[in-house]
Amino acid sequence: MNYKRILTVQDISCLGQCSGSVALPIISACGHECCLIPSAVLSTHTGGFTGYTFCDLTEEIPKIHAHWKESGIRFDCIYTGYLGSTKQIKYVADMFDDMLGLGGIKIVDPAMADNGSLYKGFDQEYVAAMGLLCAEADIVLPNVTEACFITGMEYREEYDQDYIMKLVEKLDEKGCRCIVMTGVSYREGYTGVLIYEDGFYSYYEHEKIETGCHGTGDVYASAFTGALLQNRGAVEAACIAADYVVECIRVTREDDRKKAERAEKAAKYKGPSFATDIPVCGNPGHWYGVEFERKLDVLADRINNRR
Ligand code: PXL
Repeated sequence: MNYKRILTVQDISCLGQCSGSVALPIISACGHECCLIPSAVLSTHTGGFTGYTFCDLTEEIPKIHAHWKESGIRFDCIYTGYLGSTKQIKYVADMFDDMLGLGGIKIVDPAMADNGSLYKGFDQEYVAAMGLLCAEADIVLPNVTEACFITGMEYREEYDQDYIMKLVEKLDEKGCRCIVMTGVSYREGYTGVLIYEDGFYSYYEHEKIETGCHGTGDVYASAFTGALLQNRGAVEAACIAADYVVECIRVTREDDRKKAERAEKAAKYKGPSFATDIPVCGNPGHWYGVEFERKLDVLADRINNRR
C-alpha cells in the first residue's frame, strides 16, 4: 500500500454529503493522508436548498499556503473541487506551482455545472478561469456539462460518439492532457466514463440508476484520486470510482420503500426507550446526497485487493 499526502481544496457543506465532507473519508479509506483547505463553509450545498449560509474563505488560502511553504510541506497530489470564487482559482494555481513534491499530480474536478446549467453563484468569468486551471492540471474530471462550458460547445441532452469526440478534442486543444469525462451516455439505461490519455480513448459503460443523487461527482473524483494514488492507472481508477458510485446510488435509492416503512414504524412507536426492538428511523428524506459511507468498506477492500 502507498501512503500519500493529498491536498484537496474545496468547500465544506456542513450538511449535504458533498465536496470536502466526502473527500476526507473517501481518500482516507483509500489509505492516504488527506489534508483539506476549505474554500468556503456553507450550511448546505446549493443544489436544492434555499437560504443556505456561505462564508467565503478565499483569503485564508494564501495564508495557509505561506505557512506550509515556510514549514517545508509538500504534497503528492493536489486535487481541487468546488471553489468559491474566481480568485481562489488563481490561488490554487499558485499552490500547483510550489506545493507539489517531485512527480506530484494535479487533479482538477471543475465542479461548477450539471444537467446543462451552472451551479448558483458561478458566471462566465469563473468558467474562463476554471478553463485555465484545467489546462494546468495533469488530469481533469469534467462531466459533459462542464466540458461544454469549458470548450464553449453547445450542450446537448442527446448526442453520439462524434459529439463526445469533438468535446474531447476541444478540451485537448485547451491544454487538457488526460481527461476523465463522467456521465457519458450513449444508450438508455446506461452511462459511463470516457478516458482520454496520451491520445488513446477508453470507455467504461455501467448501469444508469435513473434517480441519480446529488454529490456523486465529488464521490467519484475522491474515489478516483484515492485509487490513482494507489498506483492504479487512470483507466482502472476511473472504473473503480464508477463501480463505487453506482453501488452508493444503489444503496441510497434501492431501499427507499424499506426506509419509508421503517420511518413510519419509528414515528408510531410508543414503547419504552430501553426496549431492544425500537424501530430505527429509516431516513426517507435523504434526497440531498448519496449514502457513500455504506460502501466505503467495499471501496477500501477493492483498493487493497481484498475483493
Ligand atoms: O457537489 C458539488 C457541489 C459542491 N459544493 C457546493 C455545491 C455543489 C453543487 O451544487 O453547491 C457548495
